[in-house]
Amino acid sequence: MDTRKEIFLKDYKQPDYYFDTVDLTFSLGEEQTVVSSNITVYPRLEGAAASSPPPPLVLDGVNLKLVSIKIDGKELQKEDYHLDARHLTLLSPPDTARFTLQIVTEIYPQKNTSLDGLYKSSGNFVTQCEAEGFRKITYYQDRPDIMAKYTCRVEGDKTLYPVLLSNGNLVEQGDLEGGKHYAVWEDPHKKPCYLFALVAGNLQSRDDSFVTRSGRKVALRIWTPAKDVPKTVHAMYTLKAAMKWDEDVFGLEYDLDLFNIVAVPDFNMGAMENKSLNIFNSVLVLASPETASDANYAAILRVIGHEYFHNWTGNRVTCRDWFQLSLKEGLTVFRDQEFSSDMGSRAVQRIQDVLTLRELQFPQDAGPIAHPVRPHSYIKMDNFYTPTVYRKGAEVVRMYKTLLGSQGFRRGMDLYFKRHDGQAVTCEDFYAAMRDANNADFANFLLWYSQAGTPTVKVTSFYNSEAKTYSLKFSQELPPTPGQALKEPMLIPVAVGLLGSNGKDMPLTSVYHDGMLQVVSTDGKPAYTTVLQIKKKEEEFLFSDISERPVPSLLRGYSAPIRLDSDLTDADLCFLLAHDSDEFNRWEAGQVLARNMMLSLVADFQQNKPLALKADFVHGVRSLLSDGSLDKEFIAKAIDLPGVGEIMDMMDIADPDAVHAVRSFIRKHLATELKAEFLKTVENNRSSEPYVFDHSNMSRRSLKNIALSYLTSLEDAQITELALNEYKTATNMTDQFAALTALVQYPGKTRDDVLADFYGKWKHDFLVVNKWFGLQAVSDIPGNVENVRKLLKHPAFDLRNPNKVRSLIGRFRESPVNFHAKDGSGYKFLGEIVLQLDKINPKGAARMVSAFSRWRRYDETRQTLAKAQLEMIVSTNGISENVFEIASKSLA
Ligand code: 0A1
Ligand code: ZN
Repeated sequence: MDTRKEIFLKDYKQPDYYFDTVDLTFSLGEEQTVVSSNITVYPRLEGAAASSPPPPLVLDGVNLKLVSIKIDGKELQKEDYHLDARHLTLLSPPDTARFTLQIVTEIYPQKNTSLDGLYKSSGNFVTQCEAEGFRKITYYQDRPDIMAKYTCRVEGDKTLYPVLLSNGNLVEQGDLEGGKHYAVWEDPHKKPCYLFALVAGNLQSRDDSFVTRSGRKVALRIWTPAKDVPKTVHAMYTLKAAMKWDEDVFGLEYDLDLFNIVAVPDFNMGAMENKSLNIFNSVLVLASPETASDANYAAILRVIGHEYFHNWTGNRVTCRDWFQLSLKEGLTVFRDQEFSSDMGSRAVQRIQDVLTLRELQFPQDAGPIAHPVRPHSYIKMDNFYTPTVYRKGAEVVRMYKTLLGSQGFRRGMDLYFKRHDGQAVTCEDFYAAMRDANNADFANFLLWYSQAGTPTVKVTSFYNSEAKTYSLKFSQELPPTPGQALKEPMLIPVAVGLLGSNGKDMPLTSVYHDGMLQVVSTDGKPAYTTVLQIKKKEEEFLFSDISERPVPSLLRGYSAPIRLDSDLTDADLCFLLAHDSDEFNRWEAGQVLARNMMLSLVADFQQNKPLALKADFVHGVRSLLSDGSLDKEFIAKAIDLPGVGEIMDMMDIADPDAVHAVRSFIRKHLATELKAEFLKTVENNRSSEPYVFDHSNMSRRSLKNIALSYLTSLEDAQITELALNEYKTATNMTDQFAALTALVQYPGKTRDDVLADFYGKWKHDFLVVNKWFGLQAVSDIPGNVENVRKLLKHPAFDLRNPNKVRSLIGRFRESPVNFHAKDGSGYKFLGEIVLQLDKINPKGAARMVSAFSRWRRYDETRQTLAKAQLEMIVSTNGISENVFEIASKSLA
């Protein structure tokens, strides 16, 4: 049997049978767990439409021991079913409108290191069923279009597992013989099995409540080991804020009387939206000012929001099949981005989201694993929880809002829920709701779901001073991606404003397009930003009544996930940086200037020319630093240089050494020229007040800390003293860790001492220790691979824990100097680890191997070395399907 089977969207078929109710009993033991399921089944087709004899019922099941199987109370005989490593096929189900299926299986959670299905984490039982983990618990039709009502009875030792949780409401509990107890949970909402959850363990909760706008009182509980309960204040605050926000912004209320969150230290991903029993990676719940950074606090806000928002976008309305994953994930990421914007700064949030898109999704879209927002095929669904499905998917949702406006978007959402509550649906259903609620013409918009690759849009402009018209000509190009050589033009919304010489937005009244005059003013008032719809390969828009040559502000707010190639000069960009009313584009203008400059310095470096920084650039950074009218976090983002990855992405042959050298050169040069300004920035932005997580305090800290990191690039004794002092006197993790990071840029005694000191302080807190691992792993100090190898043997490291793997192995891959070391030592290290990890946790191993996927982007020496590792991996016997899929596609 070929186990590496590719599954295609075009082969989707409705199931022959549906499940109505599912009653589960778990008897949790120290050796094995016994799972009994009692399912009421009904055929999709009845009477004349049904085939005779009835079709077989195929159930999924992996690593299960089948104990017994009954239909309508009668034990099945060997000839009634077929069993293989992946399926249990019932050959002749009864020809009735309904029957019951009872299956008993035995499973071994203690041995389950994949963290998928039922497993143990720090002594507690935990489940993870998305995407296909339920089949590791019992035989089932493990697909999201099977939606049923569940009850779950959990039995276990009362001392070891005093807390027994599952989805829905607790309806019964009591003691059993032999020191055991039980709890029965009932979930009134139909759900697919990927949303099933069970937790049993020794946990305590922070309790609170929320009253919904229609008056339902919801009990809220966040469960952790007792010692961590004090660290759940921020998570609880966030949960309540998210519940309120979803009511205010989308009119969506919570639909049960209880909402549980459980934090576990061993978890493959960030968190999981199981109905009323969200399970979280501890790092996304636990925070205190002393142990968690601003970035941690912000991530907790985002992810608690995300999982809560899934209750409607994912749970009430779910996916028909896994190809539709972005239906719930793209939409829910969009929702969490909006939530974070409303809780902080909209402009800074947008900048951060676009940075993440460029850093993670653009490279994927340009490489061998490129796939559309809705993939056409997969071998392992686990491999498709990608930045494309999540992040680009969120951009696709954002484009609906850009095209329809806030109210039109809300009308579309309302119709979506009205039509599909309780259903498992497709991306077309979402599209149709947006279209129908607004009578919109979306032309070729659906292609965003099916075509992979990042479009490039070229823009040229022309001002006619006699006719007082201003023309913008657009052309779009979508590069070929694996399996998709030819692409069609798509509908691209481009938000545009025009700046006059006074730096103000010009009023826009009308645009000629396609021989038609479009009025852009509303209620007789001129617009200052208008959304142009690019639908064809080439298109021209002509603005009338434009009194002078404007500077265009294109793609405001980053209105589409594209690469923009405009004819703006450096002078235009400087003008936008100084004046654009669209804050995102102000930042973007600075980034484009910096990218252009970095690319030209990289060329100089490669030709052994001396490097020199333009005075204009230094001046620009100086004026940003001293502009008291700007948001401090905006300044921090604006003076941060584009990352090494972003620049490598723009080169024909990526040269990590050159880009790293150039970036370091610019940083040092800026620090030299602006030492006084940076010092002043540090001085002015210290605070001895207790830690507060809000926008103004975070902004202040981020500006101070980026200034400090520029300063320490000077390698100057006085600055080292200053940074050490910041490190010692810090009263919160944000400042302490920023000072540590600034201090460890260069090898030497200070670095060694301060790293040892930090570990000594925090060795009892595994989340802080992970920061310490990550900081060392990502370091660019030469030959760092040896240090990372040593850290693998550190007593605090454990390959079975995904957070530790991400901190040490994951972060190592981000170092341009060491992962891409020209002697191949970095590649060899990753190759070895992937094979070791694959035996423990295939999902995690596949994520690690993806760093090799862009090997063709580098010079020949690096190509040969990286390819050798990929070949070694695919030719190893017994590798998982997960790793095989990524490695083989990378080689194709
Ligand atoms: N639906 C979750 C993501 C998730 C996917 C797979 C998992 O398996 C380990 C876990 C979580 C989300 O979007 O948050
Ligand atoms: Zn999600």
